[in-house]
Amino acid sequence: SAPHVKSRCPQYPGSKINRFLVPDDKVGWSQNWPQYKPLSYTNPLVEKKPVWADPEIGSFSPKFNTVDGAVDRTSFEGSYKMEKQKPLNPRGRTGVTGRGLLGRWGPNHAADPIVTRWKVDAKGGKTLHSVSKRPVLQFVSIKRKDCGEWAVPGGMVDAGEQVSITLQREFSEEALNSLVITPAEKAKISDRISKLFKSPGFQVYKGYVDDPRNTDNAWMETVAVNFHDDSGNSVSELPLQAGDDAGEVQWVDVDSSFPLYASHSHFLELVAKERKAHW
Ligand code: RP5
Ligand code: MG
Ligand code: MG
Repeated sequence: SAPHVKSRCPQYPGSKINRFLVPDDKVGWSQNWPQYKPLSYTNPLVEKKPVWADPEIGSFSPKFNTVDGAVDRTSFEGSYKMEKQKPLNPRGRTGVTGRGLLGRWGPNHAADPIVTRWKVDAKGGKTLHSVSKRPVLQFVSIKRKDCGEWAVPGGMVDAGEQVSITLQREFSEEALNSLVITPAEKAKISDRISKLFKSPGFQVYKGYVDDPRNTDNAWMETVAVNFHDDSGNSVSELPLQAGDDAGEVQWVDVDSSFPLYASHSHFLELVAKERKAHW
């Protein structure tokens, strides 16, 4: 796979920290590079020991490369190496050590629900793209509050949580504002939502995410699953409402030219190919 790029963004998000500049040919750990002297950075929020974060290495004994109690410390990328008791990013150098904004040492597991429908014209027929002549998919996209980039409404898998639950919970929180709406409003949507998320879905991707928060010792991994409302009369009819870490939410045309957060554009490409849609 191509070397990670967003994991080497010059400034570490939410900080004034500049990453050590890592050229493409020095990303892999197998390249000996004695001059490499990255700064260590851990965000103060993470240092405050919230429930979702690990303590400092040395003050606890995590079991890496295994399911450690309720925390899954295994990687989809295979067994990761350790250096000075700290896990090493399986995709190589990022220009910063420590955990940055991430809570876990090693893999931080997320889930990405990609909810799609066909774009239709006034008569209800599928819209074909003028260039590719293929039908156009739309997906539920949120604008992240942290960086302002459009993204899939994904989120972290809580300790002990099943990924299938995370997918539905994060979609509900970020795209339907489930944490805030009234019980009556909740009841209205819950039927359609649970039906859609109970359908098998198409597992789009499982593995490393090229996320700007990644460091040499902590990184994002995800399971991205596509839930498709083929008839357009299930979730397509629900009122979208941004919530939690989402500032805006809307149906967005699936198209290669639309920039998305982290590796999300790659996930959408896989969905478009699978559904023979425009990309
Ligand atoms: C990305 O960060 C994942 O693909 C997922 O969409 C997201 C999870 O982090 P939060 O949205 O909880 O910040 O790497
Ligand atoms: Mg969330
Ligand atoms: Mg999120």
